[in-house]
Amino acid sequence: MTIITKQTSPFNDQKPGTSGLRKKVPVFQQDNYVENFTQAILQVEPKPRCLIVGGDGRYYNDEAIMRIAAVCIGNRVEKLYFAHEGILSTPAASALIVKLDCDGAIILTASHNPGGPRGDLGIKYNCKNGGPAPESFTDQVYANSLKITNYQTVDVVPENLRLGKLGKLKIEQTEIEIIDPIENYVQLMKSIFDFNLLRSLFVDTGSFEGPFNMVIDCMHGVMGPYARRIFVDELCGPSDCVVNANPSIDFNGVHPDPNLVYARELVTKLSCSKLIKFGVAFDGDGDRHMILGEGAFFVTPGDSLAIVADNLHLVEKYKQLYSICGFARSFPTSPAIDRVAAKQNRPCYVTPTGWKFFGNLLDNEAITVCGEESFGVGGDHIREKDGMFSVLIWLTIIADTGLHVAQVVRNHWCKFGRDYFQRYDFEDCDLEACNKMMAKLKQKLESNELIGHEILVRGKVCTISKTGDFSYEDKYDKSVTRNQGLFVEFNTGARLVFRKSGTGSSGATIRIYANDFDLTNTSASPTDFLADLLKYSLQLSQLKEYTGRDEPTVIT
Ligand code: VG1
Ligand code: CO
Repeated sequence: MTIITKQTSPFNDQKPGTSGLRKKVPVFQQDNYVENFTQAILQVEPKPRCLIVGGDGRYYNDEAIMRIAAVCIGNRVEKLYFAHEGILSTPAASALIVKLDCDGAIILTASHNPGGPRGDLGIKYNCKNGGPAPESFTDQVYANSLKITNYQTVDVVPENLRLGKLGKLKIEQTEIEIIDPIENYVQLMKSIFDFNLLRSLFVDTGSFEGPFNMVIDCMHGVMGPYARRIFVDELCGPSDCVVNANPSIDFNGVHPDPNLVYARELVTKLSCSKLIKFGVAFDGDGDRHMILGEGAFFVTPGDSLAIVADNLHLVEKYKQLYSICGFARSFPTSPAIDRVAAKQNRPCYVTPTGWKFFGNLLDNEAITVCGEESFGVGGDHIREKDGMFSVLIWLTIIADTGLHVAQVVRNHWCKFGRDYFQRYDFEDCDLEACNKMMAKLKQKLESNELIGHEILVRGKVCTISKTGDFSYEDKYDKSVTRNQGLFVEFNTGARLVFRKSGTGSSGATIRIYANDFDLTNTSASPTDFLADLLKYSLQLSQLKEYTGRDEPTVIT
């Protein structure tokens, strides 16, 4: 086997989106496609010496890993760590980069997107701090990909590189190690949480009228082995509390997106059995999570984030390791966490959609907990959102207070008022039609022509007070990111946000976010409470005229 230079020509579609490069599997299967993108990553200065490679186990995971490995060896990367069986959750990857003092990780994931031969695949790069590469980095990758003429690789795929066997080997100048990524992640969780307290949940102490039964649904994604290790081996829960726990290349035909539509199996289980007190579903790569209480009581991600922030002091070890400084949320996320921050006299930063924007705030100790409306909560212990972390905080709150999920949420509303929130997703729309619609809306919302316009919301007049397109200046590197969400704000605090998704692999997905607040009326249905706002959003955007759609495919 020898290192060779292979001629290639650029693909013009390798621009990373909200979270890496995501395409349909057949796109990645094209000759040179994976190699070009890997070479484009490896050419960003300073060149990485030590990398981790792994993925969420979806179709083509292992083949893509081998193609990436060949280019890394060809580029004489000094050290390469591979996850055992090629399976690595996104939070575990983030933790390992720091633990092993690597320069970064190449993570094969399309997260919550469907898998299989016609499904999605993704390649994402995380940097030395463990977090997703910032735009300054991904812009360079894209620029490199557009002018690539050749890449370095090996003439034959190394036969002795087997992902199923832990151990070390050397190929050309590259030291290779196949490692167990789960152990490090479990140790990290043990350093943050009181596992004795959590274990007590599985013992019937009388607090919950019977044992605190829970269902952990891994949706056939990467979290199965992690959840088994934590809930069964460490916390001594029954083995059947972790379900759909074998990572499958096509997620067993399930869309591994933990929301009320795609996590239907979990929703049904909790609706049908009063004996189950807690349910959680993780996404394909383990960074997202959805929490349900008894009777499938749904905790909105914005509320979950605010509740985690308000109760962080209960997680003793975490509080000692990472002092609580401030919070952050992405722009479309409800402002529930802002109210917690204000009460604690701490800042709450508002960033664009995507975890990469939290990195500098975490690295500079400006924030301790952050999150997004898309089922993402994370903290200072790693630089990715972390479903398990949030779940263990929830279970700490429950074990500490003896309260059910719904009681925790209702107490929170009592203390802070309720931020009603809904997101409409219109998936698989025509790309050109969406671009035209968004351009027209942008022009309208940036011209201020709607300021002062009145609409009726729940029988009361509401006046538009501000419109525009969100842009963000990073407090530390001063980079400015524009066009991050068209918005309409009302004098009552109600708000609408319009975005085009940056994680799809074909067509376009339009997201419309609505939020409104009530200090005392906390028991309305979000659908009723937000109906007028959402109706207005469809009228204002002319979504039906442009795309032919008026019914969202997913409502969260
Ligand atoms: C979506 C979410 C965003 C999240 C991103 C990656 O992006 O809205 O909040 O950070 O997915 O999550 P978009 O551009 O489609 O709205 V994951 O779990 O794919 O890493
Ligand atoms: Co994910």
